[in-house]
Amino acid sequence: MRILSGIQPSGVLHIGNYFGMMQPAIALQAQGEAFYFIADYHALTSVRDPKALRENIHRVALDFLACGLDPERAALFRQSDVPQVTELAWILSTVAPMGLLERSHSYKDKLARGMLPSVGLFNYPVLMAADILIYDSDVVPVGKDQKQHIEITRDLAVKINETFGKVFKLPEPRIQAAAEIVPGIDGQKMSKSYGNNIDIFGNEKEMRTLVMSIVTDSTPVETPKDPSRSTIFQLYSLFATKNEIAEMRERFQKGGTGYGDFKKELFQKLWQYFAPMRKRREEILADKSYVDSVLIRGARRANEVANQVMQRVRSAVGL
Ligand code: AQP
Repeated sequence: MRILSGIQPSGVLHIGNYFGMMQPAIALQAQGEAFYFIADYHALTSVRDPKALRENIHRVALDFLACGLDPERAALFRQSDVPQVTELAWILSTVAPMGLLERSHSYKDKLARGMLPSVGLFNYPVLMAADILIYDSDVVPVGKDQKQHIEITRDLAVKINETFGKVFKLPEPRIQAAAEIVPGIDGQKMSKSYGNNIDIFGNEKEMRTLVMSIVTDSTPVETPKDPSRSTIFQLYSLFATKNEIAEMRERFQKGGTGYGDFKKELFQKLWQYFAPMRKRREEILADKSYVDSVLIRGARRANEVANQVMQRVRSAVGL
């Protein structure tokens, strides 16, 4: 089984990225041949500062490794170290119907949030399809927000297969049921660019402040509260055991505990959860060349597969 996933260096990684994509990707690395890339071409649609982009790329690699990505099992690499994906994206764009891309939720959401409607942003799902298809991927661990992009990938693969014979495999999304859409401190989808994120490796004071500022309603302390509508409870459920979740649910429903106390419990859980990863991160940081050497090795492996697939594609379409 070949596993593929990517993450944008458009900012600092947050717990939505962790539970939506990184944790499942790390769990899958032992079950097949894994390719995980840092989507720097994609990030160009939103990051205009070259220095910041370079720093983000390095930091995403560092954080992913600290969280448990094992470079002996999974190839970790920069998207732009495999520029063949842009060639494949062009070939796919020649069969991609405009209407299919116009229906992209992510494109519409980004415009609604004030991003400029660039051709790159519009074409994002085509480049993502190329990212997936160029490695003959079987499984793509992603958050629910990316589900439509995987459907577009499959549609484009089918179009190529119908036109030129069987060129591509059809990949399947793998969406973590417990973390389909991790909410940010404002209750909306947690996102690097929405300013509602709790970062995986934020410092203690910052993280405590963020957790304490999670938006709640004004239900008084003594009154029962609805756990299913609470961001605090949803986030706590990601970190706690089944029994701890059941116990917090009961206290929500019973009343007598204020949101402030629940937030303190959430912070404790969250801070403890990432403690071993913070330690690992410090160890990696001690070896200045480690991250770069991992990325170089990963790119070599990714290029081997991408070159083989591109040879097949070029020959199929007549290039
Ligand atoms: N809140 C989330 N809940 C569950 N999964 C999430 N992912 C992102 N946010 C959540 C998943 O993380 C992976 C990498 O995402 P990405 O960096 O490629 O882009 P994104 O989905 O657009 O993430 P952000 O943080 O929202 O970035 P910006 O603000 O730059 O657009 C994906 O699998 C995604 O599903």
